[in-house]
Amino acid sequence: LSLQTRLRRAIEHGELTAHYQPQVDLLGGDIVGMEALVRWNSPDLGMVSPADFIPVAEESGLIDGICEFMLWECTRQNKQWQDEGLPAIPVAVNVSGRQFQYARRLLSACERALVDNRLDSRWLEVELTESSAMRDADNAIAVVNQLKDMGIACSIDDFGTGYSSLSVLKRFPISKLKIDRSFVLDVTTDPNDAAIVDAIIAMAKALRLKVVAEGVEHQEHLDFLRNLGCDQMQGYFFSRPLPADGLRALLAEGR
Ligand code: G
Ligand code: G
Ligand code: MN
Ligand code: NA
Repeated sequence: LSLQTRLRRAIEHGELTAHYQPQVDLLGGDIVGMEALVRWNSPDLGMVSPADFIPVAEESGLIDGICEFMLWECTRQNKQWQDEGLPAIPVAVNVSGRQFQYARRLLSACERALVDNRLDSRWLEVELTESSAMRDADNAIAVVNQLKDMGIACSIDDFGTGYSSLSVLKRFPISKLKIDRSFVLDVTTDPNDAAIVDAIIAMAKALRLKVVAEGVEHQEHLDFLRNLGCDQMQGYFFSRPLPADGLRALLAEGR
């Protein structure tokens, strides 16, 4: 069977789950957000990495169903945590360029997820990669505006890898930039990476955006980023992406 056929069945049979990676405030140390990441545990193949199946899903159109599943499931889960009395934080779902092309479907999936689960839209966010955002920027800006009107904030993901034009970036009504982890990896040893990260943070501040560093793996990364004025971090140093129970336990510690 092709991966595409297996993936279609996996979606139908409920083999996909959401994992959650916390985002931490660099000053106070609180968990202030979380990114949802899809996981596929296949009975035949074992854990399949999204790096392998997301491209197949994007080519085949199966990404629409995956996106709708993630929006609904993360909204349901976030509402459940709030009902349990855990600290309320937003959950950010990754959205592919294709979802932005067919925005009506995306917007109605967001609406349905929020209404069905009775979650306020401030607790749902969307991440769009810089390269998807810039491919058809005028359309992407329009969609970000529509999401914003619904109360859903957008972040630009993998920032630094996607050739933004700054004149275009400033027209995006986004709330956050996420620095791609490839720059964070060697930020303490490679002066070029340090200069890039410094420049991204300075630019984000000038545009009044929050800035999140991805791929923070070591204390030295954290210290360095904090000194540069980075707002939030996400990475293995604090926590890997966790199944829902793992994230619940982390939220309960901070309660
Ligand atoms: O979770 P992991 O780091 O293995 O993810 C690998 C890649 O797959 C990353 O680029 C990530 O953005 C992408 N990815 C993970 N989950 C989702 C998802 O739910 N939707 C989309 N579109 N991409 C995802
Ligand atoms: O492309 P995006 O930023 O959405 O992808 C997030 C991916 O990064 C996920 O696959 C997640 O598992 C991975 N990731 C998260 N934190 C770290 C980290 O500290 N180091 C590395 N190498 N990968 C990370
Ligand atoms: Mn992301
Ligand atoms: Na990200």
